Amino acid sequence: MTEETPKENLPAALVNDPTSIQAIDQFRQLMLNYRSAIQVMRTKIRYLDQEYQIQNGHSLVDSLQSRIKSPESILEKVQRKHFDFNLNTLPNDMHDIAGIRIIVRFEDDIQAMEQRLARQPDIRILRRKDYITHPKANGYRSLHLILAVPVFLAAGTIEVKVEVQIRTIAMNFWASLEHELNYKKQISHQAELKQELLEKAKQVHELDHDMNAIKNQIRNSERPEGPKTI
Ligand code: 0O2
Repeated sequence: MTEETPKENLPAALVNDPTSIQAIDQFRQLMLNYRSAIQVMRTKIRYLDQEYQIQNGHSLVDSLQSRIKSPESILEKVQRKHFDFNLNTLPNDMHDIAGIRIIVRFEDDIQAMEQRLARQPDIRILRRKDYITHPKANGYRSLHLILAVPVFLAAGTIEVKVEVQIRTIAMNFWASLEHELNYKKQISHQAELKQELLEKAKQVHELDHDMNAIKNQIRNSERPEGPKTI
């Protein structure tokens, strides 16, 4: 009986060659791990939302989006960030191959969702980027968390990184249009449009703030149900 060479003993060129069968299998397994991590997180978030709904009478999550970065997009980021393309180190170098976006209605809901995620005993928050308290220069606002999520394989449990973005409907509305502008290379008046979007980001911020305040007034003025009159 011949023993298979462990992958870590294979020549680096073979492991790193995206055309080799081994590398393709390794890439497939990697993507399967990310898909499984997304499923774990989607189930968890849905559960947390339903639990919140039972306790509070309204839901926390407006919508949930998820995606696995395409191979083209992974390669583009590897080049942009000047990483070596190496399947063994890729999961450490790139944190957003698996991404989940949690869209909520109100600013307070962002914190409520973060707190619920932080209390989960099986996931760890590895990194937190608060673009809400510190918006980007272009006006982008969102809360980003990098989580370590358990994935149960036949050989044991591994931790897989998932980027979670939590933002309001209004922040998402703004970011989706700004993203579209960034992906258009040949667009006239780009500088003016960026400036206009920056102005709109301020209005989105004000709208989020005002809607949150009105929501609090409505919910705080709710009186407990008195005895029913016949
Ligand atoms: P897509 O298509 O959404 O996947 P780092 O992880 O720190 O090395 P990175 O990747 O810049 O550096 O991290 P960051 O700042 O957390 O941003 C990652 C993702 O956040 C982006 O993924 C976007 O989804 C979103 N994002 C960040 N900045 C902006 C912004 O200015 N405008 C918009 N619309 N989205 C932003 P991708 O891979 O760029 O794109």
